[in-house]
Amino acid sequence: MTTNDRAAALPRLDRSTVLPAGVGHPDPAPTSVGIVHLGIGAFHRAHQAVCTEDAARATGDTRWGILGVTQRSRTVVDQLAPQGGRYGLLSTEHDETSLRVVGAVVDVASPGETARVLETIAAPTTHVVTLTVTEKGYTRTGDGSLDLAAVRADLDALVAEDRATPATSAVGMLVRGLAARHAAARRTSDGLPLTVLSCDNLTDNGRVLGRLVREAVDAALPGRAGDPLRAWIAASVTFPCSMVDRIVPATTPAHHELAQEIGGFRDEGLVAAETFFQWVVEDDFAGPRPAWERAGATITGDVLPYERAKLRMLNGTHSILAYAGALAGRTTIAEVVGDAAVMEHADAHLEREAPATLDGSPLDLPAYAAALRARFANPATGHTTVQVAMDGTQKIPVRWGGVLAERVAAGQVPDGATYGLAAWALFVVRATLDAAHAAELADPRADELRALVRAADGDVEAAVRSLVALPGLLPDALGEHPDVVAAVLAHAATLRAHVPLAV
Ligand code: CS2
Repeated sequence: MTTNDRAAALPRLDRSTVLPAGVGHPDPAPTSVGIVHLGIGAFHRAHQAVCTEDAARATGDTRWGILGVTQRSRTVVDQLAPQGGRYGLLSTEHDETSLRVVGAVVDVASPGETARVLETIAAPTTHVVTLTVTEKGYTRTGDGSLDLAAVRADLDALVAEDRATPATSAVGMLVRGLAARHAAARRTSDGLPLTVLSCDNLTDNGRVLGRLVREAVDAALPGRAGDPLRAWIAASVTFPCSMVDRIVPATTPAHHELAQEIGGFRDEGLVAAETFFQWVVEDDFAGPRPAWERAGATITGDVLPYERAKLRMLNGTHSILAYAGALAGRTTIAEVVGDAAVMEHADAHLEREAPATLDGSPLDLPAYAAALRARFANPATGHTTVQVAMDGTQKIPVRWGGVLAERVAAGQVPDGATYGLAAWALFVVRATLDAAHAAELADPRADELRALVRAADGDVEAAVRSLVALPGLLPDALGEHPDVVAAVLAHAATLRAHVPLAV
């Protein structure tokens, strides 16, 4: 019997599955939808959904069921709907593994069900909209403003009060949902306050999202036409910032096999994650919310220091490991931690150069760096270099841009970030010119990147130069700063000497 046959013979997880002892149970069952989540991928299922369920368990408050909305394909709906929203969370820490079934997600919807999503955002029982739509899901142009072309169809639908046309963007879905809630608020005496909580890896994520929403309203309903909606948003909707942290790899066949062995059921919605969990949320809620602090979250006045430390130290180092590791032929992040040639530069970033930009941090930065290194080395997650390497043009500005700008202003060209830039550029060059690696480049600006490489006509150094100077990649024209460019080219030369590049 093959693994697939064995899996097919197992009963599929659903709400009636009797779970074996040792598998965590989804208690208590939510009685209503209190949260609409945009972008229900693996990360949300392994992070906010788990915290929401744990908070309900701690308090007995069952109002916080989640409607999970996928922004893209129906895959997640097909995985979760037949399972009544239930899925397993496999925690993997070196050789310790545990499985729990999570029941916080009570409903799932695809963009084809936009009308139902808008109606749920407008419902008085809904109090929070959360988002994990990744950096590129914020549909911003190179200068950070709302990409109107990307949201145009949604803005037209908003103006036409057309709730049926499927949403094509996260910001569009959100703004249409806010308009629907505003319309509902006008029909009742309830102001229907709402908290919109970004859980993506962006600096000042809540402020950014609030600004994009206002830009969308201004574009859809210019002048006085937009005044009532604008005024309601200003009075009734908050956009707190939050920092989310848990390493969640793509689920693999090996994860499925392990979970089947422990649980005895087939689970199309399985997610895997490390045991570490952190969520720091700005205390700026418009109305009721789950008692997340009873389940390990920190609710605080100022998220920025946590967010900045996490983006620069965790994500910044992660990206260095991803590009340099992928170039060196390493599959997982954990393997890269064993590669001294890469770690020399990754450690420079993690232990010295990123912390040097985090003065006055409430965190114990050396301890934080040591803990991060241990988490990267956890082989059990199986987090791949190519997964972290995705969407480089969206991640690099927030991960390396600030460190580079602040260190250069202080008179030092940082080793780690310039090494990372060299590795990223060579990763792009290889994916463009070597068909065997073409699939590694997944980036919303991939066409632009490939065009830059091709324009260099086989001159790798020229390709690296133009990639690093890509508009929107680095602040303050640092991609053309002579000392930065010199450091990147020196690293690229060293990397090429050690890395078999078939170009
Ligand atoms: C990673 C993050 O894929 C990536 O870019 O750096 O997803 C990282 O694992 C999370 O932010 C950890 O909280």
